[in-house]
Amino acid sequence: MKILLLEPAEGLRYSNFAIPQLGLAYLAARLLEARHEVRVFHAALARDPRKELLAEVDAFQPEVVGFSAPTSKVMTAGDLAADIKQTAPHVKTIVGGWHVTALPRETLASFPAFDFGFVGEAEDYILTLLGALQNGDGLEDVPGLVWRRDGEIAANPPGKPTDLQTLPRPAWHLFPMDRFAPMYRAHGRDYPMMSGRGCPFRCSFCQRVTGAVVRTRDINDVVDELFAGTERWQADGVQFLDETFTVNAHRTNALCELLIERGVPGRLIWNCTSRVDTISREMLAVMKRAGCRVILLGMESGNQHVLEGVCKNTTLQQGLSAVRWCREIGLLTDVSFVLGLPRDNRHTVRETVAFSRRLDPDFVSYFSFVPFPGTEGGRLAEEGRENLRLLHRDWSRYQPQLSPTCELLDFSARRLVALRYRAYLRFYLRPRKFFNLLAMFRPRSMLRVFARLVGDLAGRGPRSERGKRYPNKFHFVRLR
Ligand code: B12
Ligand code: SF4
Repeated sequence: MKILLLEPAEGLRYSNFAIPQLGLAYLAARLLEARHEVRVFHAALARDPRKELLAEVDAFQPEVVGFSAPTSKVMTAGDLAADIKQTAPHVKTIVGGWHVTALPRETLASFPAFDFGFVGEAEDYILTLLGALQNGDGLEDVPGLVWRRDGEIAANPPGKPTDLQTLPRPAWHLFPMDRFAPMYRAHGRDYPMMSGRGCPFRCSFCQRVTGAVVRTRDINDVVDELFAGTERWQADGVQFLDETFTVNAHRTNALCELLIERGVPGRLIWNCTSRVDTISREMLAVMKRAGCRVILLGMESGNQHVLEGVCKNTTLQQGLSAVRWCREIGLLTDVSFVLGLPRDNRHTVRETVAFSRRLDPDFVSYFSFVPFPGTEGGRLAEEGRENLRLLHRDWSRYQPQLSPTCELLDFSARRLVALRYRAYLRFYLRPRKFFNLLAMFRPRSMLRVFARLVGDLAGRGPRSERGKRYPNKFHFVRLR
């Protein structure tokens, strides 16, 4: 069959960043392996995503269009699916990814142009669905499928997570790899990859599509991919996208030792995400020798009571030690904080900002807390507990870098935004930090960041790909 895959651009155009989407690259690889014809449309790189997508549909004539949609993009995806249905009603549309995994039935109910939804990882079961469609079989046995049956929405039981050992390499040849910016430097190219999936932790603000059980790939296979992928794409860097790269100390050490043995250091640099409680000084030293340059740490809050409230299970002291070790060893740190978490109040949000300065990493992110559907944090916000007040359910603004979707009872959304921007300015308007920032972006990307900031501060509302405001009143309910 002919299948077109895409992750839509965001309704708020100025907030789009083009990233090579690993989930789509794996899905495409699996479909190609099964001899389907696949194309990927890169909405975030398009000047006029809607027009160019419709032109692509016209030229390629796909039988199926698959959308990958985080919450902030589901409305755009729904709109685009409707547009495709208008010009090519025979095309089957599928939505997969985070939003539909959290809200399977609601997603199909809210967006009538989606024929199917997929809950969770879908490399195996998308083939089952396509097989059933081709043979005219019933859909009851397609694991994880959400579908329309006799005017009702049916949700099949989820299937097993993908077996990583059987996965083909991601189909990056369908992506314009030279058009994606590298991380933490202005020039060069990154090769994105994942050495394992799943996360055993239970941070209440996070949604984990890949489940709580960590599945890892054979480290020899990981290193083989790293060599082959960076050579094929002439990349001088690697991004490890594992939820917590260091979750298993023994394996992380073994992987790094293998990289050292096979001669990676000096040739390549890489970055990965981690937690302050899954690293040690010794492990960081081996990582550094194996080519690691930047480690991303989720600190989230500078208040212990708040950390406990979001089940982070880490301490401020662990954060201080982790960043100090990295500094001593020569690893750069990028630490993220979330403002307006459950249990936060006007004092603790300021403590968080003060703690971030005390920690003094090389890079910092201050995100707004987003009560994503399907998370414990989302439930608390819905119920107005832990000092939270949900402001709206406009999914297109469920984006941690935009103005808050939620405010604190004693600290308004406006004040949270002001605090966030002040925190960024105070952090980065210091010569060394400002230099870090300059070294990281090309001038054009810098302008985009600036445009995002101005757009957000100016409070520009969401806009659909058709240039109109979203009509669905469900999304604009102002709760209080
Ligand atoms: C790595 C990661 C990133 C990387 C992405 C890099 C990349 N090249 O893909 C970076 C750091 C760039 C990133 C950025 C952001 N991220 Co992020 N990220 C993750 C993380 C840790 C893993 C995602 C991943 O790659 N999984 C592995 C791949 C293989 O799985 P997958 O993408 O889910 O795809 C599978 C299924 O979802 C499904 N599927 C997906 N699409 C489709 C489509 C079809 C048609 C079908 C059938 C199936 C299907 O099948 C795929 C294969 O099995 C998750 C947290 C988590 N633990 O899952 C957060 C997560 C996805 N991120 C999240 C967010 C919010 C963001 C940002 C908005 C944050 C920000 N900084 O602004 C941005 C926006 C990115 C964007 N897409 O626009 C949220 C999304 C929540 C939501 N409900 O929308 C998550 C869940 C974390 C959280 N806070 O809960 N992220
Ligand atoms: S924030 Fe990180 S450590 Fe916590 S559950 Fe999500 S992926 Fe796991």
